[in-house]
Amino acid sequence: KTQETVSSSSGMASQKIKVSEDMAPGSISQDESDIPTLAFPSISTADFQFDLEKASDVIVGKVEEFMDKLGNARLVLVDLTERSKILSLVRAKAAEKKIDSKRFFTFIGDICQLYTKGGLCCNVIANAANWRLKPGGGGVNAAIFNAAGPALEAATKEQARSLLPGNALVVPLPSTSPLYSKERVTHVIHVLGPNMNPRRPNCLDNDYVKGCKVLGDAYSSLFKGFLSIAN
Ligand code: AR6
Repeated sequence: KTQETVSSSSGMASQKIKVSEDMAPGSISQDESDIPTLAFPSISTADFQFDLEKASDVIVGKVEEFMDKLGNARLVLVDLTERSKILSLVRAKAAEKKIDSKRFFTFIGDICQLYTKGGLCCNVIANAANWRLKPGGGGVNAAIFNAAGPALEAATKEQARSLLPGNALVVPLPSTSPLYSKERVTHVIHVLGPNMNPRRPNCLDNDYVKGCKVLGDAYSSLFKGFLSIAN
């Protein structure tokens, strides 16, 4: 079968789209694994105890801000269960703002098994990190460091030893990591969000003016980091 290839002209990395003869007019098949995709957890809303309503406003606001810079790339907010309150809040607010659901959507699953268990190929995943960029500690941080193996810890140390709240650090994942070979993840972006938990460092004591600013900075830094790879 002959195939023609068209490229979308909008945005950053131009996406090759295969159109085959026997397809219905207008239907376009594309290899999903070619689409630059960032999967990210809701930063600060579990162990760091950030208010979910406020966090969902920040997430949707930042996604909206970055929408026209994405080109074909996609942003995917991930959480473990279908009962996730942050996912339903964000879904509702994104729909209200008519955000393009092909470029931004939510997904239920373990961020370390999105491809093998969920069939969703994400070349970049974000981690809700701690300021020392250390493995363990529970939550998504423990899960990602466990799944990635020692290669991630070594690669992270090469880039930095600590992170300030509101910042993100892009770490290329060595091909020896199982997350790379099995899950097709090429980069992990560590993000440090604002902390409202008095038992964790740098607690903001419910100062949500500062907290929302720092959370917004964290997402800006994450999305900029992702775009720097996707480009
Ligand atoms: N896959 C997808 N989402 C997950 C997973 C997973 N495997 N595990 C948790 N989540 P949290 P924080 C969701 O607590 O609030 C760590 O100990 C979870 O349901 O991981 O930013 C670090 O070392 C929630 O929606 O991050 C820090 O010290 C989101 O991920 C501290 O916790 C974030 O929950 C950071 O706390």
